[in-house]
Amino acid sequence: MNLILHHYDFSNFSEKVRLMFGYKDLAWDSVEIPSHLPKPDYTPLTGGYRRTPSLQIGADVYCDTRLIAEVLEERYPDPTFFPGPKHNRVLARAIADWAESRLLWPVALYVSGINAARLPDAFHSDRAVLHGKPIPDVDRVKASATKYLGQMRSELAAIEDLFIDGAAYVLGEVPSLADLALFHVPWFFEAFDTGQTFLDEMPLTRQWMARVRAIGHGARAELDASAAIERANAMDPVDIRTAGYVIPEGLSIGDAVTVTPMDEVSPAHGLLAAVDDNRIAITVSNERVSNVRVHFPRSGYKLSRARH
Ligand SMILES: N[C@@H](CCC(=O)N[C@@H](CS)C(=O)NCC(=O)O)C(=O)O
Repeated sequence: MNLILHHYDFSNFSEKVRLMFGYKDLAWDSVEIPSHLPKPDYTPLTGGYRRTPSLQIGADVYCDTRLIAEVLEERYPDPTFFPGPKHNRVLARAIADWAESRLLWPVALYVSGINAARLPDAFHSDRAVLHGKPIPDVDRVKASATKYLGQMRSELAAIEDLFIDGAAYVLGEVPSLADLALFHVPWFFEAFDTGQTFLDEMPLTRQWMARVRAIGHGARAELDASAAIERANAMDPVDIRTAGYVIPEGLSIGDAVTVTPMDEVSPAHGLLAAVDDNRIAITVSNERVSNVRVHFPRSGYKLSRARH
């Protein structure tokens, strides 16, 4: 079954998934989506989820890179994302939680601040709305970059410490999902050709980054957004059952619901198809798609009854 990644090149979370394809030596189709709203060929497919990336497999769309990693691990277990002791799964998750929050934010805000003039005004307004902030002018975004410098440097130091005892990868001698979850943050410096001087002071990190980069992106082919939608419409979603789970939100399967990332405002809309402690799935039909199943992790996403 074809794997379709909806993404854009300078999206760091997308880089994490592109490396997952390389890690598991997979072929995939690439659909380029806009980096800011509107995303007319994307949000209909996701029921309104606007974040990047998502993985489409036929009529199923998987949102969030944590869920995408789980799905790829289930379908393509060899080589595993979690070599070594069982607790490596927990360690990889803890590393990802740190890398993608406390480390990522100062880096992202610094890099996009320094590069403010290179990004369109629509991008800055979009991100301000996404984060519930007033719409800034470009000079202010640029000036604000230095505010994040101190935070960023203190977190960057922790990356170098991971390799101080000579480990080749984050969890030891072989790569794991932890490397991919961390790599995409300092990769931001390269994506924008900014911050290389910080990496100059981190020689072990630089060597590790070269090893991770060599994992590659698997075999990428380009696909039109409309062809991806046609593919979704031509297929049925895979069967899922979560019998016996009492939904704490007081909802029933088939109810109209919204699923919203905890840290933003734009929800996905659909009919509740399945939910358990690990995942939420909704069925989405609208003017562009019919009976597409959109999946989210339970953790970090709010499930609510739709308000009419
Ligand atoms: N928790 C999400 C985070 C994804 C995320 O924040 N992606 C950024 C791009 S790297 C984004 O969606 N930015 C807004 C956009 O692309 O519209 C994941 O792991 O997939």
